[in-house]
Formats: sequence, C-alpha cells, structure tokens
Amino acid sequence: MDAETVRSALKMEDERSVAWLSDLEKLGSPPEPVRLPRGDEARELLRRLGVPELDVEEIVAAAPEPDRDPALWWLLERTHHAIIRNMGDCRVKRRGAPNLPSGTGAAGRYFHVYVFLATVPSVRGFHESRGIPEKVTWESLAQLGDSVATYRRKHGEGGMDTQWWTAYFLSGIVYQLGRLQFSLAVGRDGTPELGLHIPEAGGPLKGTIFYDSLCLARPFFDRHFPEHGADVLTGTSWLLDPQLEEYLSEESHIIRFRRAWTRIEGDPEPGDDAILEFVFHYNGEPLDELPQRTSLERAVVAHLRAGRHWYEYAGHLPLP
Ligand code: MFK
Repeated sequence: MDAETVRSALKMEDERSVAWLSDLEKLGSPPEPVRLPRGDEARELLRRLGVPELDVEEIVAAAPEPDRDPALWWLLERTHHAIIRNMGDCRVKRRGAPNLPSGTGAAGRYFHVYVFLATVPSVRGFHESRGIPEKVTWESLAQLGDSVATYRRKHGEGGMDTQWWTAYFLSGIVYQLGRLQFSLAVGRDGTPELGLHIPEAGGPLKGTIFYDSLCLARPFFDRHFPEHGADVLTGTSWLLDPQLEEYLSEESHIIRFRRAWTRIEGDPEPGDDAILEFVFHYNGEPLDELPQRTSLERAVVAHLRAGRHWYEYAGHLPLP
C-alpha cells in the first residue's frame, strides 16, 4: 500500500488531502502496531470519552478492519503516528488532518474518532509519565464526546470533523482543569504561555467557576510541566471583540471577564465565521432563520444585518 493507492481507493483528490497523504507516506508506520478496541471494549471506552449513545453504536458498527479496509487502515496508522511522534511538544507546528470524502460513508465520517480511540493508550501513557491524575486525563479526553455531539447537531448525522483540535488533546498539549481548557503554548518570540479555551460544555460562566478554574492552572503546570514556566494566559477569540459591549448587559459574564484582558497590538482577524459557529453551530442557514432567544443571538444577527462584521482579537492575562 502506498499514498497513491490510498488516494485513488478513497478518492482523496483535493490538494490538501494529496499533500497530507504525501507527508504520511514519508512518515511511515508507527513504532507499535495500531490496535482498535472493538465490541464492548469500544463501547465502554466511548462512553468514558463522553460520546453520545446513538454514536457509540454507529462507531462500533462502522469500525475499519485492516484486511477489509486496507486503505483506511494505512491512513489510520499513519495519522496516529503523526499525532504521537511529538507528544507534549508545543513548539512543533501541527497541520490538521483533512476530512475524508463523503463517499467513504460512516467509516470515513468517524475516521478521526478511530484515530482518537487508537491513540488513547499513547496519550494515557504520556499523562502517566507526567504524573497527571486520571481524573484530569479522562475529563480532558472527553473533548471527543463534545466534538461528536457538535457534529450531529450541525450536520444531522454522525461523524467528527474537529480533528485539528482533538489532535492537541491526543498530543498531551491540552488539559481540562475544572470548567476551562489550557494548552501548553509559546509566543512568537518563544516565551512560554498557556492558551485558554472555553468549551461550550459546562454552560454559563456563573459564580466563581471561571476564576476557580484559572486558579488550577499554575499549580497543575508547575507540577507536571515544570520546565514550561508560563506566567501568562493568552487567547484569541470573538469573546474579545469590543463591539460586544454595544449589545450585552453589564451583568453578562462575557463582558465582565473580558475587561480584565489586555488586547495584543495588531489587526484583529475576521470573526464572522467564528461567532456564527460558536453561537449557532452555523451551517449556512439564512440569517433570518437563526434562533433569536438570547441577547447574544440577537446581537450577532442584528450586527451582520447592519452590514457590520465581527472580529477575533488576541489578548493576554497574567496567570493567577
Ligand atoms: C470571557 C473571557 C474572555 C477571555 C477570552 C480568552 C480566549 C478564549 C479562547 C476561546 O476559547 S474561543 C472559544 C470560546 N468558547 C465558545 O465560544 C464556546 C461557546 N460559547 C459559550 O459556551 C458561551 O458563550 C460562554 C460559556 C463563553 C459564555 O456564556 P455565558 O456565561 O452565558 O455568557 P454571558 O455573557 O453571561 O451571556 C450573555 C447573554 O448571551 C445571555 O443571554 P440573555 O442576555 O438573553 O440572558 C446568554 O444566554 C447568551 N449567550 C451566551 N453564550 C451564548 C449565548 N447565546 C447563544 N449562544 C451562546 N454560545
């Protein structure tokens, strides 16, 4: 099996997929053979990773077999290898793997779930080597369940397409500590940082939940990654767009928490796609069909209807 055979068998024609296959061919097979859990073992693991019940059964049923699906298996082994080879190293630039063409069916839509399952033992081994508590391991890896649930909500069928993000969890870079997620990162000049990420799962940032979680970060990283030594949190988000102040009330958590952040100099990135994704799981619907239940939903739509745009700003906050 080689990249060209895989490309033709799976009909991966776009430029990005072809480049990815070529990289994987150079990388070769992983040091240990890939093993996919099956049957009840797979069900138990998927439930532990927070995957919804409906998807659990479809994932188990569509799992590729090395003899029956040699092209998918070739891809699975090497995608897994690409993730584990720089475990815990946040200085390496990671290229997100593409989605598989629609003709690959359920096995293709769930392909990156199989990569995830095949990589759980490696990332658990890495966490153990760093003394990371099992609770943090499982809470972090439950990102898979959120990603699978989001895909169904958005597309109305099972799958997973946020592999660029789940790969960071599988590489030992991102950790869920309380309500928030933190990633090992470095700034442009190589200064160590912790990236902050606010997952949707967990709901509103009520009470002290946001600050309590921030306070977990320094002790965790000092203990398990003492060589990193970050003093600052960084993030890039629609949440830091100052135009939100025009629409949300003073009681809004977003408004209250964003004011503590210092914006990093420079032009913001276009943010319409990001805010539509995070607020509506947007899938191209006309603006006047989007729900208008909350002040934020109304703000996003009114702003775009007025011909204005949203932006993503980068900011930082000293690590408490
Ligand atoms: C806030 C600190 C800024 C620091 C930023 C650092 C960088 C972060 C980098 C990232 O993680 S980017 C991705 C950020 N995560 C998301 O966008 C996930 C989806 N968003 C959410 O889950 C919520 O927006 C979030 C938990 C972040 C905040 O929800 P809250 O605590 O409910 O916000 P807030 O300000 O109290 O809500 C004000 C109004 O907007 C309320 O409506 P009403 O005024 O009508 O009562 C909320 O119900 C509504 N709202 C908030 N988030 C909403 C939403 N409505 C629809 N969709 C949402 N996602």
